[in-house]
Amino acid sequence: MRKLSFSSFLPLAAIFLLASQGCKPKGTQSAISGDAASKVYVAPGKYDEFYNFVSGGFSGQMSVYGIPSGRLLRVIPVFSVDPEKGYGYSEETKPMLNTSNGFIPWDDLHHIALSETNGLHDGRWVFANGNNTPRIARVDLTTFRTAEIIEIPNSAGNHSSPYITENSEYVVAGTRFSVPIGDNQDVAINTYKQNFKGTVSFIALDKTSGHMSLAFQILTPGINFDLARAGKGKSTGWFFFSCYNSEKANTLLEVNASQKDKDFIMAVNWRKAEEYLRAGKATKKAVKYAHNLYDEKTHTATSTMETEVMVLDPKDCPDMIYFMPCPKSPHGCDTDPSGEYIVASGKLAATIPVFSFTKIQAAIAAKNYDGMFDGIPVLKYDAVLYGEVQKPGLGPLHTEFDDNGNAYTSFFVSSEVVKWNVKDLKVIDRAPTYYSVGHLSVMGGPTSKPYGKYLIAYNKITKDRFLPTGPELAQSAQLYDISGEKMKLLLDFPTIGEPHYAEAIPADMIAKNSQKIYKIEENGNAFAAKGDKFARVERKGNQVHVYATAIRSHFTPDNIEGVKLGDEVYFHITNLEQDWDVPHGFAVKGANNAELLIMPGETQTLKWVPERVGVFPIYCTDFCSALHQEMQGYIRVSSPGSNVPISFSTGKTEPEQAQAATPGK
Ligand code: RUQ
Ligand code: CUA
Repeated sequence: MRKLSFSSFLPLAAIFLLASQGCKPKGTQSAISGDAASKVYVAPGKYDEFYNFVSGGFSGQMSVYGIPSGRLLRVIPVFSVDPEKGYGYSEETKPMLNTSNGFIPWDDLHHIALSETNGLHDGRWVFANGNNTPRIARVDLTTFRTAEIIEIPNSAGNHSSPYITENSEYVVAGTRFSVPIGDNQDVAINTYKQNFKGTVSFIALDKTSGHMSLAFQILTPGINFDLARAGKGKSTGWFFFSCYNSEKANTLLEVNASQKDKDFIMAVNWRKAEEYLRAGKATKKAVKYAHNLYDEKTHTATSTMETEVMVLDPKDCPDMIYFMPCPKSPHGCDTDPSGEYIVASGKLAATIPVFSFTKIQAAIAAKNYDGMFDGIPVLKYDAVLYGEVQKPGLGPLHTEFDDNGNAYTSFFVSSEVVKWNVKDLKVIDRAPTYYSVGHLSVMGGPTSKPYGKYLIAYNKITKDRFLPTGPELAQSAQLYDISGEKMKLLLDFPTIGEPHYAEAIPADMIAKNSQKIYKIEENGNAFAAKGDKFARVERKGNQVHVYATAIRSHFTPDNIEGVKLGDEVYFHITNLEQDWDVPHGFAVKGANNAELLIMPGETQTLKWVPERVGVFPIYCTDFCSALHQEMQGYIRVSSPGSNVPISFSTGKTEPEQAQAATPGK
């Protein structure tokens, strides 16, 4: 028995072994055209043309690059703590990483979705998924900060996420793992077929604030959702998800979930789902999920535990979802700018099927079914197929589109990007990638009007492309000029973490809205000291609250006494600066914590529990002025029984209330 399954395992293994060894295109020093350098050269002091928001994979963060230069502009902490910015370390930001499993300092961030209005980027927010502990984050593009994180219940592995509808009505998430859902979750794993279910979740966005709320979930058969895209234009009101494991295997999926010739694309009529929701067809289910919101006025996050979700079951909601057969273990599922064509990339398929939305509608109307899957109609492949791209390459993963009716598909196994025409399905050009490309990003690619011009390939493996850095090598992006018929490689640049999806948007849509400071008079943090005269230190039981200010180049107060071992010290630091680009940092020697990085006008809090008696330096970590190095002070910690009173000062050599420690107990 073992033998049998391993022999069927071999061909696949061979394919992926090839890939992991870098099925290396010939001539790695491929000809770079003479003008490549000038095309990516952004002179000192000049700005890039596009912002590129790039997933950080298992770093849990999102990074921002300028295109075409490939310069790293910022790492935005999203799902992982970031000591550089105090994210997840300050008292104000800790609630952002709260979940129903408690505080989780990490996730696996795969996909990016920029908000849209009428199918076009509107430059307001960028969304990202946490693949591990199912979460979706919203980053505010005026501050480049994570503004909100919502956990997704009844989900296990939030890979097919976050995809956005063309007017940002919803960000949508499909579960990668099906799991037992409902009251009894303690079931044998081999009862997968009976007990495991999938879900897709529709998270509504408030039009003005962007606030997320879980509007409804759709219960699905126990398959795995991989990727998705919203319909647009013609197909508005629909959503398409790629699914694998229609075999419903619960072990050795690389063999057992690759048995069938075809898996599925699931088409969801979400307008219809909304109707069913309004008609009371959904059931309220008890769940537990965290909803975390960062308030820009208090500079403080709150975490609320939500307890219910509305679930639609397709058996009560006819005509809401359909399956379309799709060869073979589909990964990417992408809609073209018109919304008519849905391109599915089967990782093990020899062709790329292109489905037609018009034909899907006709097949539904004619009930042109190829049977049912768990009670859900399966549309006939030939009835919904527009055509197949023949012999495109090995291991197709993802497709992006330009503004001229062309599609670009990444091929992981054959390490190339293939350009083909969406209408006649003919291959136009192929370009090697170095190596094992995953996602692609055309500027504005997922919108109704891509900007075109550049394509970026995100590579899993770089091998010999960069200077070696020990056992782990840089992952990378490669920039191609796609303005002509042929793709031209212009630039390699390393990325932060493993890049999955990325989206690029013209710089002027974001740059003009970028926030420069927080107005001190609008600072609503409960612990703010909005001027030196409010600076103070207060004891509340065993808590000592330091309300301090920071301004070039000192803290007020900078000498603090009266803390005792066993106390918890809260440093609430208000940055009084009202100038762009003048954050102050704050750190305490020996604290089991990170620093704070406090923006102008903002208050942030560092908790410190001293572990020994002594005098501890505090200092600013961000080189803020010529006298930055002088921006420092001391805090004294006395023994638990000491009678040193709370005292504090700045600029006095002898603090008035300070006294010598009494010896002893
Ligand atoms: S995936 S490399 Cu996690 Cu988007 Cu396709
Ligand atoms: Cu403030 Cu350095």
